[in-house]
Amino acid sequence: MTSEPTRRDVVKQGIALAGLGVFGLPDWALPAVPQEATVVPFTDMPETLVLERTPESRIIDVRTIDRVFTANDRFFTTQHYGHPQIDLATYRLRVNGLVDRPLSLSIEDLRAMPGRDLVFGFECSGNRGPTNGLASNGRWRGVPLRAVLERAGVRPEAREFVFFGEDKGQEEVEFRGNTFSVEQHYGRSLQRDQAFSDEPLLAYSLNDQPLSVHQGRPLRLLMPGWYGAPNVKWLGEIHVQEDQYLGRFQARWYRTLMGRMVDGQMQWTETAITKMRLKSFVALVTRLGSDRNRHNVFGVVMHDGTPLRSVEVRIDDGPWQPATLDPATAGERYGWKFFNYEWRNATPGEHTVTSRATDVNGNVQPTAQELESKLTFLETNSQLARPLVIV
Ligand SMILES: Nc1nc2c(c(=O)[nH]1)N[C@H]1C(S)=C(S)[C@@H](COP(=O)(O)O)O[C@H]1N2
Ligand SMILES: [Mo]
Repeated sequence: MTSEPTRRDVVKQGIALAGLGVFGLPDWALPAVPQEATVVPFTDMPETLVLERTPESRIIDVRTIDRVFTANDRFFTTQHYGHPQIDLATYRLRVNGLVDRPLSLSIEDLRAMPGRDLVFGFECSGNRGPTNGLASNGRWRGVPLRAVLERAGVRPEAREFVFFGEDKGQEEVEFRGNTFSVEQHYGRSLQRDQAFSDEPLLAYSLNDQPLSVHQGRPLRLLMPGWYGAPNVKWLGEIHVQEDQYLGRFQARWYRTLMGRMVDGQMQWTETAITKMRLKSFVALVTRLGSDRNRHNVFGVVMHDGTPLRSVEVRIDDGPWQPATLDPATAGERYGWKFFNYEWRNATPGEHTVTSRATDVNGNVQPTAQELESKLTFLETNSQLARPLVIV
């Protein structure tokens, strides 16, 4: 692809700067906008994009993505109850319920166990265009959940593993016309096979820094390939039980209501928010040099870790054209992926630029029309046509 040299030059430049040590750029910094490029603004963006609506919530501006790993102080962040107060000196992760040896582990105890790195990018299940700012990517470190469960000795009858954050709030629980107001912790659960799989990590650091309070200091659960909601921050307790957990954020708040045609009949199903649905979006279009005929289309793929078969871009209603996966992101199973496409001979006027991803199982990112029977806004992974004007 002809866009590659530009991209490589940019990579080289990033590394050269890091070598000088002047700007403190780590060697994975990959400026997405080459120096000589000019941004072609999308006409679907709000005039001003507020990145921090409150001190405790933040989105990213996808037009400014300039590195594979989102900087810790830029990582998108959100939660339901605000930040809990946690005294790091007395903090303990409790593991209890159907275990032979209930545990109470300090962060030092956990750091002393064999650790593992995980590159994982995720988005909030409510993330959607045109801004798509509730997504980030990082290199995490922590202890495999399985190691902690094995240390506790999980009983054979255990089926459900509930992860409670230290954060809590007042919740209205409705029951047959009665509403009870009770205090509850943020909670999410995993089934036994999920909990004992290779994937889940109890993470204490992000990009070589201890987790900040935004990211769940001192410990959070990570489910690689899943949406944000299951990645319980400020993890305080793992409760091992036999019964299904039906807490609000497991069973009610995070669900998708969607109709599917089965034998000519519409069937309405409600499903929980787990694995990320395959999504790509165009984040930035730049004009390369002074030549109006060369533009670069840069975008991002979020997915559940199933390898990708292709990412394609199309201009207006034209044919789908292959885009190039950025080698800096292509190799990490659970990381977000970047792609580039060189748009040649753009004509002056209004256009749309759309991308779609396909995985090796032939699962194609749906069109907006194909998602019309999804009534709830979570898991909006449809193709997004970005409008712009070429002058
Ligand atoms: N304890 C706790 N964990 C939580 C939440 C929460 O409200 N409380 N929110 C979840 C949701 S909805 C998202 S999208 C992610 C956001 O993680 P981040 O702030 O690190 O980006 O945290 C998840 N983990
Ligand atoms: Mo979320």
